[in-house]
Amino acid sequence: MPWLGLCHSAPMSSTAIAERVVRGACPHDCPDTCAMRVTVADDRVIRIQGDPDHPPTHGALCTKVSRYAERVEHPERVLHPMKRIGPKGSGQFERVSWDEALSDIAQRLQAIAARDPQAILPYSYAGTMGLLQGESMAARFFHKLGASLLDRTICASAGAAGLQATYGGKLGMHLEHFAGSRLIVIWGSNSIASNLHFWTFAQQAKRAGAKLWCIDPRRSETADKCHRHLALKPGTDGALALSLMHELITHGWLDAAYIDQHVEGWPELRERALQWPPERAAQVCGVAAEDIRELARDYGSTQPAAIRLNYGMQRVRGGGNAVRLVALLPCLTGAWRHPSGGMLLSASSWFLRAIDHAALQRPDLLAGRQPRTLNMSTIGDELLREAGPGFGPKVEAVVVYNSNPVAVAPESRKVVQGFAREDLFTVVLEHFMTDTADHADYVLPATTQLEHLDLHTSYGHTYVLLNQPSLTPRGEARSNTDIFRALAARMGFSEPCFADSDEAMARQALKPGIRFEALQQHGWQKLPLPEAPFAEGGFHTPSGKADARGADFVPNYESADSAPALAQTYPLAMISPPARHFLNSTFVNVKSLRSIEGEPLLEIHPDDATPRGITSGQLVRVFNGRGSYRCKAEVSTRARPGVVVGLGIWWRKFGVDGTNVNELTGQQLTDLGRAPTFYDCLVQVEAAEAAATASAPATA
Ligand SMILES: Nc1nc2c(c(=O)[nH]1)N[C@H]1C(S)=C(S)[C@@H](COP(=O)(O)OP(=O)(O)OC[C@H]3O[C@@H](n4cnc5c(=O)[nH]c(N)nc54)[C@H](O)[C@@H]3O)O[C@H]1N2
Ligand SMILES: Nc1nc2c(c(=O)[nH]1)N[C@H]1C(S)=C(S)[C@@H](COP(=O)(O)OP(=O)(O)OC[C@H]3O[C@@H](n4cnc5c(=O)[nH]c(N)nc54)[C@H](O)[C@@H]3O)O[C@H]1N2
Ligand SMILES: [Mo]
Repeated sequence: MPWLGLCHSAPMSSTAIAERVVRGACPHDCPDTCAMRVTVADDRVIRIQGDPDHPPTHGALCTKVSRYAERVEHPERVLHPMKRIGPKGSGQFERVSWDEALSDIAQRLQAIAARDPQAILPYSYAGTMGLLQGESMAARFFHKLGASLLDRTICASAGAAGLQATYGGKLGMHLEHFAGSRLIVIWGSNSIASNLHFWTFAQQAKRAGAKLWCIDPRRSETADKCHRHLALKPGTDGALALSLMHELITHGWLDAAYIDQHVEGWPELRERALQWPPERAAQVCGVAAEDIRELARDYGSTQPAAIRLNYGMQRVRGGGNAVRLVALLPCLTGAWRHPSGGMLLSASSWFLRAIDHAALQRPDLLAGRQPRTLNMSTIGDELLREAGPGFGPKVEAVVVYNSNPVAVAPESRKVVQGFAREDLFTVVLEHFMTDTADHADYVLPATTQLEHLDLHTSYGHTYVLLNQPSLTPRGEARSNTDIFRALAARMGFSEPCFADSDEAMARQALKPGIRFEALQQHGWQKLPLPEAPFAEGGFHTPSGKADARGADFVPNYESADSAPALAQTYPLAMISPPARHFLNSTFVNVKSLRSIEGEPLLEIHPDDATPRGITSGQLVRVFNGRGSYRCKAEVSTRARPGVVVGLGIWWRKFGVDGTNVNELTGQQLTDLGRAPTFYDCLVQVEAAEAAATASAPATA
């Protein structure tokens, strides 16, 4: 039986209600962007499965999304517009009509815009990666309004800037070709948790005899399954990459012809790399020089060799440069000559040939105005800043959609203080009463992926996907596009683009070569791309060469080298990478997934736990100059000595003290890309019972 996009009837018994299978796409912020098949009957989900025909999805979904119905039909979903009745942050709301909510919001925004529209800030990220429910009607709305622009840096912009500088874009290998690699270096990525569909291909390679290395301070689930694990200190990847280059040079493991034709700035990089013998890098990275030599030997003498880099390693001050240095490795060995060689951090820029973002977002509606840009990663500071030259007006209104900044942004104390401002008007479009929604003046119920149309690209593979709705919207939920369409009407925005339907916008977004009808029928379409995209060079930089100029190791803000005094007081480096059964702070409220993750924990190595008198299951206080957070300890060799791990991102309200790890993270930005430095964070840990007598942390 053919699988049609919509409304395909399965054979049924006389008593069964007609089932139909709807083609969808997973909306979550994950490199995998799976193609889904949603079986529904009588407006209920029967099952959600991965599309067996979509090569990256391979018929499998992760635990989270195969249980998607639990999220969609969750008893705590916000199903009606809600208006605040208690103090800010108290979570006390009353139900109001859409009409009342929209009129009041439009009036409040209009009044602020009449003074200065830049006092209004949209705040959004990738709660859904959909192009429609992400930045389409919302972007049109804020462009027309002339609101502040948002620098969307919270996740990937250091790495993106590193790739841009080196390759001229977020460009990488085809996911499927990892299956043919003979050596795979999984670098700063817990693939089994956060990039499961890549892992399928890595396993194929492993079964065919490939050697797998994992470079990660934490002995992750993925590290367990690789042949070798290099547990370096957070933020030292640049030094490791330079040292690998040192070995490539001194052993003659270079593809001189490739370097000659396709790399710019090699002589200077070569000089820098020669200053990094393995012994020096071993010192900085906290690993054995012999292990660096072995990795270099493997990388220098195996073809095709592939690197799966992920964003985990760029959440430190030197993250942008570290990505640059890693991205140069396959240019030095000529790994790019092979389809199964090279590197993948992100594939996003390949989609520029398929998607017209300006058609969706309509920056022309700015009509020559140039509003200021505020960085989402410093939202704590931005909300607390007074009006002034160099900044402009104080932020008076925030409209949040597809994001949960109170839980995910660094230095929570300030973020909470900002969102708790009684004079800040906050609107949150959400599925649930998140930590951010608790601080809203209005919470507007948004539809989930099963209830709206969307168009998807991916940062981990090279297929365009269409998500078709399989359920009617629950309660009074409306899609983000519909909410902004309605607000635009209330504000009197009369341009025809504010009346565009979701389907009309999807069609406007597609460049020639990708057909909406084909996506409707088939669910997805592969981008036409060469199999080995840089076999003959052709990087997207102005020179067409991979650009090595200036790439260098940049140490952390918070390390014994850069901040010795700080490191005396707060000697442990804390990282807070993703938990397998959550997606950032999404799914934390889904009981079955939360019960797998248990509760917020801090992994600490026995060498660090024992002298502190800390045992597993004990409550500990984790603190630094920015704040303090309590959770249970898990004494574990998953953490290396000197590094503690708080898997994230828990909702604050599930924490012992109503806080989470971001109490401790800071607002300093990366070397490139203005991104946060979540994993560049020194802390001290003590048994919580002793906390009352210990001295309070100094305030920043
Ligand atoms: N299940 C699940 N999947 C997810 C997410 C999730 O929350 N849960 N998050 C999604 C998002 S938003 C993103 S951006 C992607 C990618 O998300 P990433 O943040 O790249 O997550 P991981 O792939 O888990 O990679 C993090 C790994 O990097 C390690 N790491 C930390 N610091 C360093 C360092 O300095 N150097 C090195 N080499 N490694 C370091 C961590 O220990 C961890 O194992 O994953 C997405 N997929
Ligand atoms: N300490 C620490 N902090 C981190 C990280 C870390 O590793 N450590 N990782 C960082 C990274 S990589 C990222 S990407 C950010 C992620 O931060 P966010 O982008 O804020 O991601 P989520 O926490 O998943 O929150 C997304 C919210 O969007 C909502 N949502 C989903 N779909 C829709 C929709 O269609 N409409 C509306 N209106 N809402 C929707 C969900 O219900 C959810 O509450 O966090 C960052 N913060
Ligand atoms: Mo992310």
